[in-house]
Amino acid sequence: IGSTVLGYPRIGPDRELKRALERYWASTIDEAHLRDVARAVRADTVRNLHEAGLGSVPGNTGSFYDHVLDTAVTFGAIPPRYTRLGLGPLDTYFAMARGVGPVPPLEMTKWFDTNYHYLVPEIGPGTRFALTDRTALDHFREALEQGVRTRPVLVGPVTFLLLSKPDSEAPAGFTPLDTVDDLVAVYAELLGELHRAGAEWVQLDEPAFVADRGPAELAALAETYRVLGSLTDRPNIFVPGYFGDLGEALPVLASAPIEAIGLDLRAGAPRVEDLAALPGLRDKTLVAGLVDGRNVWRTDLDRALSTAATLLGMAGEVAVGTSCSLLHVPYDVAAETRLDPQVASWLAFARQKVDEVVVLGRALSEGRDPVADELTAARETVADRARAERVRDERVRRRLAALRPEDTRREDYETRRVAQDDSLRLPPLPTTTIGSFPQTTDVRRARAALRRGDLDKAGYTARMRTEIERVVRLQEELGLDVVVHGEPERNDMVQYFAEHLAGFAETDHGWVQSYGSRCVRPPILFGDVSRPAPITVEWATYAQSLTDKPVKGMLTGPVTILAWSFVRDDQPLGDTAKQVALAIRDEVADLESAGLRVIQVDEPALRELLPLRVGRQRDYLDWAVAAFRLATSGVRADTQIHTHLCYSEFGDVIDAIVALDADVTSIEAARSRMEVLGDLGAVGFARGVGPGVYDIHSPRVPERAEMTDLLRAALEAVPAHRLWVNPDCGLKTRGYAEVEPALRHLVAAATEVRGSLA
Ligand code: THG
Ligand code: ZN
Repeated sequence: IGSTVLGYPRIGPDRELKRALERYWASTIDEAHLRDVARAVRADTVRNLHEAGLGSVPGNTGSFYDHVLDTAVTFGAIPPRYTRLGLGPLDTYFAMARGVGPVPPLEMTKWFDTNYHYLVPEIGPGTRFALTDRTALDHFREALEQGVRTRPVLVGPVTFLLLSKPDSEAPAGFTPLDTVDDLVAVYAELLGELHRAGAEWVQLDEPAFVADRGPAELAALAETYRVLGSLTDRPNIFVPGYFGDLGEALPVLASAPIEAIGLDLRAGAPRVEDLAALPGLRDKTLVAGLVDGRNVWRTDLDRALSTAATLLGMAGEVAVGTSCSLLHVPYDVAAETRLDPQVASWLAFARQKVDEVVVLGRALSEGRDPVADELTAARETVADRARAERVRDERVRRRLAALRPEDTRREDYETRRVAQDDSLRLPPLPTTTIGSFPQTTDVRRARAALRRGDLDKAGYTARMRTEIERVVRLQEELGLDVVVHGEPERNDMVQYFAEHLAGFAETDHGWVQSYGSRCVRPPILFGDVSRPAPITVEWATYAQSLTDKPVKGMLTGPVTILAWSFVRDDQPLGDTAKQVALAIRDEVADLESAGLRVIQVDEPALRELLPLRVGRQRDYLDWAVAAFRLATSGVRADTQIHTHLCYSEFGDVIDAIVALDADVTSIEAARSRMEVLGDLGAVGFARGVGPGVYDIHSPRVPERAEMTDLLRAALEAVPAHRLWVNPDCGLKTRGYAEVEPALRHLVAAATEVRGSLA
C-alpha cells in the first residue's frame, strides 16, 4: 500500500455533481447526461490521485447520493416499497434517498460524529441479499482502462448492519446483525468478481467499531473476517476503523486472516505496548492514519514521522494514510483567492492532504533526504502558525482566566419564572416559531447583490427591513405570541456568525457534502475568538420597534458553532468553546440592553459532538453545558432564555438538557408522538418546553386537529403553565404557501386547547 487516502470528496471541485443531480431531479437533464458528469468527476479524481504518486488509489469513491445507500443497493437490501414502484435502477435509488409521492425515503441520520448524513438501511428477516448492483466492479474496470488499478472501497458488512435498522416486518428481538452470515456470503461473491477483474486490494470500512461494542458484535466481526479472509478467490483485504480507536476490535482484526488494518491516529493512538502484544500484526500492513481527514490544518510532518517510527517493527509493513476518508474536507486550497495568504498557507484540503500522505510515505520508505524540501517547508508552516500573533488575543485570554463560577449561574428558576411572567404577560400555551422564516428569492438576491457590490449597505438594509416588517406583520396577523424577525440576513446559522466574529476565516469554494446534493461551507476557526461589534442587534431592535409583542432575539450557541466549523487543533476544544461562548454572551447582553426580553440560543448540534465512546461523554457534556451557560447566564432574571435542539433521540444527552438551565426548550417531538416529554419529566426537567407540533421537514400542512391532539398528549406529561406551542424546527427551507396555513392551524390549535383549560 505504501501511501493512500481512505476516500475522497465526490461532489466535484466546482460542485458539478450537485448541480447535475438537481437538474436531473428537476427533469432538465436526462440520465445519460447525469452519468456523464459523474463519470468525469470520477475520472478526474482517479487521475489526480494517481498522478500525485499515491501507492494505492482508492476506488468506488463516487456516489450519486450516499455510500451507505450504495452499499444497500449493491447487496440488494432494497425495501419492497421501492421495488414496487417499477422504476429503473437509478430512479429506484433516488426513491430510497428522497421518496416519491406517498412513498417516504429511508430515514437519514448523522454519520458518526460528523456533519455528513447517511440513509439508514432497513433490514428484516425477509431481506434477501444478492449482488444486485455491480457499480463497484464497473468503476474498478473504468479506472483500469485509465491505467489505474484502484482499491475498491466498500462499507464493511458488520458496520453496514450496525448502521441499519430493523424493517417494519421484523419481529421483536430481531437485529439486522442476525443476517450477517447471508450478507457476508454476498460480499464474498463480490470479492471474487473484483479479484477476477484484477483487483489486488479491497477496503472494507468498519468505523462502527470505534464505538463501544458488545461481545456479540465483536464475535460477528471476528467471524466475518475469518470467512472473508479464508476465501481463496479474493483481493487482499484492508479494514480501517476511523473516528476513534478500535479498542477491543483491534485484537480481533489483528488475529483475522486479512492483510491490512487502518488506524485513526488523529483520534487517539493505541499504546505501543498494546500493539506489541498483538503478534497477528507482524504479518500485516498497518495503515497509519497520520493525516487528519476531518480538519484542514497542514500536518506536522515531523511529528507524524516520529509517530510512524514508533509503529515500525509492530507490523509487517507500516504504510501512511489519512485518518478517515477525505469526504469531510473541501477539494483544494488553491481554489481560494480571497483567503488571507498567511491563513491559507496553514491549510491543507483534500488535494494538499494527498501530497502530505505521499511525502510521508516516501520519507518512511526512502528516508528523509529525497523529501527534505517538503519536510522543511512543512516545519516552517507549522512554526509560523504556532507563533503567529493573529492566533492569540491576550484580551480574550485574560477574560477567560478571570472567569468565575457565578458567570455560568443564573438566579433560581422560580425567581426567573415569576419575573418573566410579570414582564412578558403571555397567555398559557404561548405560541412562537423557531426563528427563521422562508427565504424568498428576493432576499437571496439582495444578499448576493450586496456580496457582489451591486447593492450598497443602505440599499441592503432597506430591503432587509422591508422583509422583517412583512414577517412581523404576518406573525401579528396570525396571532403568534412571541414573534421573530425571520433571519432574512442569514445564509447559514453558523456561517453568518463566523463572518461577524474575529478568529474565523471563510472560504469561497470550501464546500463539503452534508447529504445528497446538499453542501455546507464550514468556516475555519483559526484564532482566539471575539466579537468586534454587535451582530444581530440592529435587526432584532428594528423588529421590536414594529410591535408591542415580545420579539425573540435569535443566536447560534457555542457548541453548534464549533460543530459546524473547522476548529483549531492547538488547544482543547473546551477552551475554544469558552471563547465562542463569551462572544455570544456579549451579543446576548447587547440584545438585553436594547430591550429584547426573550433571547433564543440554538444548540441543534449538541448531540452531534457527543463522543462515540461512553467513557469520553461526561467530559464533553460538562464543557458543552458550561459553554452554553456561559453564553446565556449574563442576563437579568426577567430576560427569558430559550434554546432549540433539533433531533428526536435525546436519551444520551437528556441530563445535559436539564443542565443547560434554559427557561424554555423547543425540541422535535411530533414524530415520536410527544414521548420525549415523558423522558424529560423522568429526569426532573421542570422548565418551559415547546415540543414541535408541526413537522416542518415535510411540505404537508398539518390540520388543526392533529396539532390539538398532540397538545393534549403533551399536557399528559407537562403542566399547561410550562407548555409552549411551536413548529419543530426553523421554517427557512419551506415556502410561504405551506407556512402560512400551517401556522394559522397552529395558533388555532393553541387557542382551542387554551379554551378547554379553563
Ligand atoms: N448548517 C450547517 N450545518 C448543518 C446544518 C445547517 N448540518 C446539519 C444540517 N443543518 C444539515 N442540513 C443542511 C440543509 C440544507 C443545506 C445544507 C445542510 C443546504 N445547502 C445549500 C446547498 O447545498 O445548496 C447551500 C447553502 C448556501 O448557499 O450557503 O441547502 O443548517 N452549517
Ligand atoms: Zn431544528
